[in-house]
Amino acid sequence: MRIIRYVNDQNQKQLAVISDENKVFDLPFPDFMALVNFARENNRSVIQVATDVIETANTQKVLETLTLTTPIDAPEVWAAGVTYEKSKEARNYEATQGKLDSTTFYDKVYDAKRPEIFFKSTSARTVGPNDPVYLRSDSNWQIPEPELGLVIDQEGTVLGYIAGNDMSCRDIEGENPLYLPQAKIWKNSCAIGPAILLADAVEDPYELKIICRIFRDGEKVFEGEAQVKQLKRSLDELVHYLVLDNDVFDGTVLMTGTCIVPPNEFTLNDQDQIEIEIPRIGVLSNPVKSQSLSVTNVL
Ligand code: DO4
Ligand code: MG
Repeated sequence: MRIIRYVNDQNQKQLAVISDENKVFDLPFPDFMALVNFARENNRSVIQVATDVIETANTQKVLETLTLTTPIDAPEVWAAGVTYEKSKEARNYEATQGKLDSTTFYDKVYDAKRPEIFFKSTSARTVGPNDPVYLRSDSNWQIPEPELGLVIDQEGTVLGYIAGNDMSCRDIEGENPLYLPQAKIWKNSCAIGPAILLADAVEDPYELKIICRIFRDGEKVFEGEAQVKQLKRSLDELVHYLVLDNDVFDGTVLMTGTCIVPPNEFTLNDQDQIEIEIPRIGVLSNPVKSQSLSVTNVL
């Protein structure tokens, strides 16, 4: 069972549920956390509350006709890094300018007890299905990072799973790790969606698969696939370090790292189309857009 939001005729964001039979019904709650809180107050699961709505609803929506938006206004998006071997190898490539001739702090963090957790985005910088993700104007090496996102509450309880794109500038991060916030955070540099797969509906999240496709001029120029079971760390461990001695807000999203990296010579272009698919969650599709005002033009 999945939760979505769409823009209705009154231009309001409407919460809805997609049943296991792929039928869509409006939910009478203003947002995802209101649904979760209602279920908790009534000692019921979110699935039970949504099932009641499905069983008593008389109007069904047609998914293909809906204008989807982010299923949640995540107040903050955090991300874990170097959680898959593939990411460690890619980060080492950047950090050594392709020479791979030394051990780096990426090797160190991959094996360390403490994971890398970094701040990725705020709700205002985060976009949903079909919204453009932007390119940084001062980077020449940019890629999408397709990741499984965890939707958590303030205690760190995992409420659901979502697809995420941790847009990244490999040249900026490779130049100096202290530039990480600039390599990761800018306008429209984070996408989440298209749905929240309810945690209670997932027996084993490590069985989830992630697929990424990039299209240019209608042609597929990249496709990669990974499984969450390739993660070096447990999801619980990542959540533990995020919430430890921290104020975390209900509806926070924690992205869990990338295991899909396009070839080193690849960089995103204006008008590319990115698809991140996590079967059971859906396909998060975003066009890529250059930002018109270039920082280098201003300086
Ligand atoms: O160390 C930088 C971040 C790496 C990252 O975002 C990832 O592994 O997904
Ligand atoms: Mg990442």
